[in-house]
Amino acid sequence: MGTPLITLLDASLLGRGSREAFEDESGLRLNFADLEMRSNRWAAWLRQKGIQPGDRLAFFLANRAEVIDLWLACVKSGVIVVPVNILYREREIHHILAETRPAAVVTAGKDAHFFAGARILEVEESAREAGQIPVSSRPPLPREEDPVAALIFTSGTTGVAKGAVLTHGNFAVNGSSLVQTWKFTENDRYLAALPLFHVHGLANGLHCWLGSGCHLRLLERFQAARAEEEFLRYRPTVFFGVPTMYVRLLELPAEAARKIGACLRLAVSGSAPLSPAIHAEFRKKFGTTLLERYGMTETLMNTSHPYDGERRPGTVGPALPHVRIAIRDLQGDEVRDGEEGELYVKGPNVCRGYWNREDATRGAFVDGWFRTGDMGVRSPDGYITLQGRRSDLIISGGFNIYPREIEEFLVTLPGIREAAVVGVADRVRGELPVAYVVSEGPLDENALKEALGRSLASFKCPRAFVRVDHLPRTALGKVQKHLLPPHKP
Ligand code: MCA
Ligand code: AMP
Repeated sequence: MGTPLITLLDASLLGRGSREAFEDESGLRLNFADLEMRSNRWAAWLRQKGIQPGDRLAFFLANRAEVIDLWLACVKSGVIVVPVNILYREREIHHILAETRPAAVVTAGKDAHFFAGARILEVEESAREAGQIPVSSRPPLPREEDPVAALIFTSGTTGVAKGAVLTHGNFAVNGSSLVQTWKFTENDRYLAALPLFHVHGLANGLHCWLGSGCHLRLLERFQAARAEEEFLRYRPTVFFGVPTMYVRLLELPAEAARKIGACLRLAVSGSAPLSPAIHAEFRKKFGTTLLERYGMTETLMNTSHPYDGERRPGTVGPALPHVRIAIRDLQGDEVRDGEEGELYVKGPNVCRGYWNREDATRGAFVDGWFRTGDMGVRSPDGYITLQGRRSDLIISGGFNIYPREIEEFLVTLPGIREAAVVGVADRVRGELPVAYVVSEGPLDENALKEALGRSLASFKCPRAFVRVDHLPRTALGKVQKHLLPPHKP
């Protein structure tokens, strides 16, 4: 095992105590010693609530300082964090609760109703209670060699969401590798707009910050309308985003873009494909070249454009130093450079498997190599170009959508006999879901949208419903989505 996660964090929490560390939109400012103290109090508070090492603690929170407090407190005490996407609704939430059985859920009072039956710890009240605990020392370190840090839900190559079991070691190797590869220093200023419930914001964002001791400004969420003001006031040197955020930033006036670009030494794009056109437009308008990287919840980051070398548009760069990537054909044999195959990943970044899903875990690994489900080719100089996926995953605004989940839900609604969901190209979000349905009578789109909105995250709601007489199927009954009539908006 490499460096423990706590050692990476301690470089700042203990080593840079008096240095300015954090600010948020409410005006809260903290140095690293404050973060150390706050998380010790939260750890003591977890103990008071009877939450033990190895227990799961879920959070359902928009970005706020307490998410960081909780993350640090849980890392220090060996409690397993289950971050829940704030846009999830009844069905997704119910599934995660059933899979992980958390000891408690930390959430805002207004959202408590989504978690009926679970033990709710209301966030404001919890913060007040934790804040009143007399100055507290650290809890004893977890006894296990490489404890589990988080269960993060993703659908992998199948449609059922499963908790990727990510350990302290996974986060530590990912964080320290990115700090070095992307040349973070304590003089950086990182504008954090990604949600902290996914690995892009959590594993990369928080650990590059704490691993380098730079300054972080936390936004509750990315809002295009406020981006110009935020960037010009804070003058970040570093920004991490999904392609949708960069498309939105291209809407800024030229003068603002130039000023922003002049400060921005590192703008990282990931989680969804970045088109070479956006890469070029961004460079022209902001005078800075986007750096693209590729990762997965199960593996954290796998590849990255080099910091100093060529940031080749359309590629995701070579494998990171600690990661091995093999590209294999359907028989499992490695293909030659320039030939397409599926990407397999091996290294200390790869998760232990899926929580309580031995079958899925067995299916995801071949001889210790993790099957990504992503198809790609490698150039002779090691750059990887992704070429789609084995499954029909849709990525919209950087959020993943599994058509099967929506299709299964749609056919439970009255009058819907069959459904097929596909992704259609969209300049801003990358892709948008569209549903083709066979129904008994005319479609009531509003009723469908209302039912979907109650049960599933808003980004999964199809932007259009197309009524068809039948779905094209193979002789074996599998829907041939490529034969559906094209959707005209
Ligand atoms: C989006 N919405 C939100 C939030 N983000 N609502 C509450 N809190 C949020 N944080 C909702 C809006 O209400 C709206 O819903 C819709 O999403 C789009 O919002 P809009 O303001 O129009 O924003 P946009 O300009 O289209 O940008 C959307 C976004 C968002 C901010 C880019 O998609 C986003 O935060 N994406 C990041 C996803 C992410 O972190 N992915 C990493 C996964 P409505 O449509 O109903 O009006 S980790 C991963 O994939 C791997 C490991 C990797 O490689 O990183
Ligand atoms: P998730 O299930 O959230 O872990 O999503 C991981 C998936 O996002 C990967 O398997 C890829 O298909 C996709 N992804 C991540 N980064 C990139 C990227 N830079 N370009 C294209 N797709 C990406």
